[in-house]
Amino acid sequence: MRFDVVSAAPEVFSGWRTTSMLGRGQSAEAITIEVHDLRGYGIDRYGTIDDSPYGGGAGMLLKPEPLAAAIETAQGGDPAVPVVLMTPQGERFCQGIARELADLPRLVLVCGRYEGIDERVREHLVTRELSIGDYVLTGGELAAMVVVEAVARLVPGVLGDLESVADESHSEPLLEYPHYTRPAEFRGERVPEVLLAGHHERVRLWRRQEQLRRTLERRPDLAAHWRLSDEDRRLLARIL
Ligand code: 6GU
Repeated sequence: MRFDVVSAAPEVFSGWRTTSMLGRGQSAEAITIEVHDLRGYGIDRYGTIDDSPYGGGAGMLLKPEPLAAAIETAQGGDPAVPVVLMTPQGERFCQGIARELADLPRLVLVCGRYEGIDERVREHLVTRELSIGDYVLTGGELAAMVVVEAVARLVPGVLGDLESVADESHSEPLLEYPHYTRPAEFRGERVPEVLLAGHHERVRLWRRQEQLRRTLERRPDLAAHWRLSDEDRRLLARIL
């Protein structure tokens, strides 16, 4: 899968793009991440990319001509390549959207900046608008990194064999169970005995029970999306 990011601050992506999972994913040719510098598409002799809003008001908007040119270049001349605008006005990003996006061969991510972008670019070129949560960031760069990471790790060949995508938080609406490694006692706390005994079925049941317990304690909103098996119901009855 290929990601093309359009940003007025491309330097913030440099270390991130080549580090750990993303670096390995690119070496394995499972993903490609290109960052396009919006400033390279500036107009007039000053390379202007922003301007004040018609009708007045505070802040600056990204001008339509440079942004449209950068997006079209990022699409590689194919108008069918989806364009996601990162903006606090967008739909809230979640694991389900990450799974949808991971099925695409290409994706353009546009980092909003300043007070926003000219509405006509949104209408003509933007396919989807995403936010990463209910708080305000100055630019969409961090949000674009969040989306690329969440999507890239679902692309086959990006994660190693030992890192599994299947049984982790938010693939089911359940949080993860607690994890322990050596030593068996740390600051007076022992690892739960069930994990030391080596009985695989008991370990599986204990982990499932702790997932249910944690989710009820920390994210009761997720329980509305549960589809419980008979076994889950028995484990829940024990917790409650
Ligand atoms: Cl996508 N952009 C900005 N600027 N702020 C945000 C956001 C995006 N998601 C949450 N806050």
